[in-house]
Amino acid sequence: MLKKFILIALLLKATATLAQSANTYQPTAENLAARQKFQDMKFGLFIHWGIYSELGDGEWVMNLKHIPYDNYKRLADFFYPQAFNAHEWVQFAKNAGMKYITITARHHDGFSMFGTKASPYNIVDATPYHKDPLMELAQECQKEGIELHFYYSLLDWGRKDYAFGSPIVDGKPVKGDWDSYINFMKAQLTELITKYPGVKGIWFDGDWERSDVNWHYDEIYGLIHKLNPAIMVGNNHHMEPKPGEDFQMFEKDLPGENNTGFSGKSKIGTLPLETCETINNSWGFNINDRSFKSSKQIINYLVNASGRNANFLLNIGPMPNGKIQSEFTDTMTLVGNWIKNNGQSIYGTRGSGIAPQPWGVVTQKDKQLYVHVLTMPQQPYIFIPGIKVNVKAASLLNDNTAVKYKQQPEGLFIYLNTVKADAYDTIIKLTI
Ligand code: FHN
Repeated sequence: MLKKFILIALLLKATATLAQSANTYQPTAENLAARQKFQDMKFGLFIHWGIYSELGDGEWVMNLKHIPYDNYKRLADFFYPQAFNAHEWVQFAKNAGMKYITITARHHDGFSMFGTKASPYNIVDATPYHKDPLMELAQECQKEGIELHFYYSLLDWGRKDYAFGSPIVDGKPVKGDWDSYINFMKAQLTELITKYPGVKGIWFDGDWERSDVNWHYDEIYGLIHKLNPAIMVGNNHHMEPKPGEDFQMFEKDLPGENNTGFSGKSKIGTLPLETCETINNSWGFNINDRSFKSSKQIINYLVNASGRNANFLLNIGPMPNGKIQSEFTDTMTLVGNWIKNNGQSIYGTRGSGIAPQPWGVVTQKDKQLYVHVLTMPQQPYIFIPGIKVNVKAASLLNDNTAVKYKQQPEGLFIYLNTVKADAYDTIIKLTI
């Protein structure tokens, strides 16, 4: 009897694995075009905003402070973001030089920040606000030519059918109702893709909490691409991309690095890349977090991501009233001013294939290579190994003055003795 049971269990597991690996996803022409556009945009705004923002202690507050779900739910009763203004948020992104916004539609606390028929626990039905900020944001983004992507948590701390904390056997949690939970997610994703104008991406998160479960990605990704084949699907599972995904993301790490411990299994694949980082140390609004990154640090990260062929998604946690704190606005104005003058070395570029160097990175667009010297070296020159193409000219991006260089079979020497160093990034344009 026991043998039979084990055999059936193994069979079920094998079928589940087969269903997942049998995915034969072929991106459509619209999807491939969306991938190019995604890579061209380079810089996006990540927004973590939910009822947790009221407590000013980050988006994990319910879990970390052991707040029982029923107590936490009361936050919805007094969530009223009276100062929320989609226009201001989109202008914030535009002024900073960002081309897309990725916002939390539903985070791990399970609260939907959009109007949904799939659960009453949402901003329209469960708060006195009774309005849908994501609809306002979607409309504003469309008007202003900013792409909108939705963050969507796979993990849910509160729903009974998810049964957080339950052990997983044969690809399903022992308690709860896994099929009901998968159907719930499909219903919400359908709403997000069909109701909101101009949505271009879905950013999944939380897979890592149940790495042994069958997430039914073949069905979920299949549904998304059926509803809109151009949608960019990404999943922050901290592993290699899975079939059906359109971009690969890294969390708090430049591709190829593993400073946070999240990226150990994230071998770089062939899909477009994105890395996300916080403007201070928090994703959701944290009233005590004053570890603000400087404009220089943010520009440095953006340039380093571009040089590694990746987008940079920079996160802010707006306040519960819907305002963005002034520290963020001040910093991002400086970043935006820098991009106005230097954007040609970032937007539309790709990694040049030249490995990051101790002094910086190289981006490429058509016949231009942009050499970003982020750290001025001790010696009066830099060396770029392995440049085989013929370099025809070199000049400073900011004033077009010629820069001396010497090309050798082993690489290129660029002489910096006459070059005035820039406080952020000294950019030398090479024409090849
Ligand atoms: O747990 C989340 C966290 O709250 C945040 O959303 C980040 C964003 O990359 N992702 C998760 C951790 O991997």
